[in-house]
Amino acid sequence: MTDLLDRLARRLGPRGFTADRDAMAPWLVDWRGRMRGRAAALVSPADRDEVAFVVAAAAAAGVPVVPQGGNTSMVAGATADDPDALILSLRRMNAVRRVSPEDNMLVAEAGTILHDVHVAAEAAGRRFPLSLAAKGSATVGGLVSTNAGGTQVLRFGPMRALVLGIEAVLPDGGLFEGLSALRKDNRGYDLRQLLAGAEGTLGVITAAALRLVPAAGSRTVAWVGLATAQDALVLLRQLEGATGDAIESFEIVPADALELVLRHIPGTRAPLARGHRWHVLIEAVAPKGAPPVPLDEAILATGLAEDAVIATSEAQADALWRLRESISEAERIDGMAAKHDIAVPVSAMPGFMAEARAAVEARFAGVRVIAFGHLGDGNVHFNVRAPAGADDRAWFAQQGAVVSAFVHDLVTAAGGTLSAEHGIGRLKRAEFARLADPARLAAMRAIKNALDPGGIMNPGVLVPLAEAPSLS
Ligand code: 2HG
Ligand code: ZN
Repeated sequence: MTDLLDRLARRLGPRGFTADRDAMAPWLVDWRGRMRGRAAALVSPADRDEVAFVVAAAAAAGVPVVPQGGNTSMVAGATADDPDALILSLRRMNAVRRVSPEDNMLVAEAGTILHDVHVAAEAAGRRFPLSLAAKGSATVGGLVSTNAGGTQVLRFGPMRALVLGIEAVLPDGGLFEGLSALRKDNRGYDLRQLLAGAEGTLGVITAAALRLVPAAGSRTVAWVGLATAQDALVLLRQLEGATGDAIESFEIVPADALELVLRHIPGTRAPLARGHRWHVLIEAVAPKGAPPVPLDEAILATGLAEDAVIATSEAQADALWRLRESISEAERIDGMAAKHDIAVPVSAMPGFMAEARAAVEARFAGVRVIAFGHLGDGNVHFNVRAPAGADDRAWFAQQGAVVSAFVHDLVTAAGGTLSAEHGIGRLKRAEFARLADPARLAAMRAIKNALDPGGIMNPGVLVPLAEAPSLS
């Protein structure tokens, strides 16, 4: 081990290597503060050759490598948990290598922050159509590795739909050069799509070619008060009918989630004059040069809205978005929650939210359910908080796993998934093992063992190996 660390320190220099506990500390805690990890060193390569050197050296020594980008995982997917592990931070590799408007593509290194991708695309007269609350810290490598979703999936799909190519260091240190701009490439197994969503278990993504779309024209942002979640779904389908494919975001916010934001996030205020049980935030985008999407008329015509406001300035639009994007942060400030990033078929979601909430509240007296998010994708964050007044830590230590198993069983019975956009990470692996069909698990294990026979890449994340519970 000492030998390996010496070699890495020599090759990477002081900017690229530290084994100092204090310097490593921020990289060892996950975003939610749920996990405090362990590692031998933090390595921060400056380029792909240094990444290859690190991985080859780690493979030879049988030492775990935990790739990390912006450290915004919701499922502790980038938290090292082994005293011998190397945290491999990609943050120094943050160059946008190439922007090609003619190909509608840009190539960004793994450590490029999502916001910087947006800026680079805009400077070239295009846009990159994936956004999420953590856009100021989430990085390309992490977004691709987790097949991240966010608030524009409705129109443009998740990260997998936006990745044209990938460059990655494989677990033996070999470089996979798949950064092609080809729109069509039919050479068999799609390694790019295998690495996307692999959560760093099959290699380290060092750069990605991302699909761009035409620059946006004017955006219209509305906040609508509604009586039921079913009304929200009907509203979405009617607006789609009325506006073509202009609707890019359709986010559902229940009254209690809005209340949390207004209570905890300074500078926020209620968007509508009175309270409503449900709200939706809608963004419609017109092509460049076209008139704004007449969202107000379209909403009015449905007769479904109890009340609505249309942002009349960019600042107002940003303020409405801030309400939606602060829910996670407000919930974090408020206390602990058992988070469930679930999806069921879109048509079933309103019913599922109501029934699952009733079932959870009946089974666990006093708990508070907050379900919000990407209704148009059939994906909500069905988060459960401890009863008011309970000691959060003690309550979750005793009940957290039971609550999650209960929710996941309901989702599974509804034909859904326990992970829609956050991935499996460390926190959902046991539940994934418990609930996934055996063929899926066997295939995933076979792929993992074939590409990473030494098991060095992000061990403990995503793939339930044979020792996982309930597989015998
Ligand atoms: C969101 O949609 C994020 O805001 C976070 O995916 C969800 O905190 C959550 O549960
Ligand atoms: Zn989300």
